[in-house]
Amino acid sequence: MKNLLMTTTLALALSAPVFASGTHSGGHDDDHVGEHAQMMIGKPGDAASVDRTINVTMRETDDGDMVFSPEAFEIAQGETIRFNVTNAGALEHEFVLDTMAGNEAHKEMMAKMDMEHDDPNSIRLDEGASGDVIWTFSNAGTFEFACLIPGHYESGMHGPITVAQNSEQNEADFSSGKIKKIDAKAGKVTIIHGPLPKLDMPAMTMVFRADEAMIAKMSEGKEVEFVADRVNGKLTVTAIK
Ligand SMILES: [Cu+2]
Repeated sequence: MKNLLMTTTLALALSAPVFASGTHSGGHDDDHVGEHAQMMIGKPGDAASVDRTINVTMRETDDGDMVFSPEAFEIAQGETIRFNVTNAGALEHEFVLDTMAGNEAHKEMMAKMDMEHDDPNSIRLDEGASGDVIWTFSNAGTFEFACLIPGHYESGMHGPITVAQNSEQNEADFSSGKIKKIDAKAGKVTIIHGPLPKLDMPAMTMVFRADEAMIAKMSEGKEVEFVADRVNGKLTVTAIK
């Protein structure tokens, strides 16, 4: 029973990074492969399409804290970042990109057993070592970078990643549509629309997610130009005019 529980906990906690190329050397199974094509925070980036490089340093301070520098990242949705991570401390550290919930779950697991990540969203470095994590931030939102080695998170090794929604929309991404129904309470709208280039979908009538700002620009029966994209796996209106 204990084993079964443990396996379940692992499977849940590891909902985080699951890629065919990812390996976990800490001894957990990869039987959950394929459940998630990509993480909430995005997906492994392609070295050829890096938009910018951010240098990150990890170290201990004289007063016993452990820190990342810089302390926060501001990223635009869709950007591919090369994190050039250096461990300038005297202890081993790691750099993990995930949601706060994902890091929390992974941290709890690491407190129970010593494991090393070797997933594309993380890098573990010995003192003096450096390495790259290349990541594409596909979704807007607030995420987190952290060191999940037991005790390090609590000593200060975590910081926010703010991914701002991309407001510069390509004209070619807009589709024409007619608002059929608005359910403001549920944050949903039904649109009779033409082809959706960003989603590679044909003309039809579909329900989309839309936030308050988007719904404010709509009324039932109105003809609109809008952009639909996938946000956290849901078809969402991301721009309207
Ligand atoms: Cu650390």
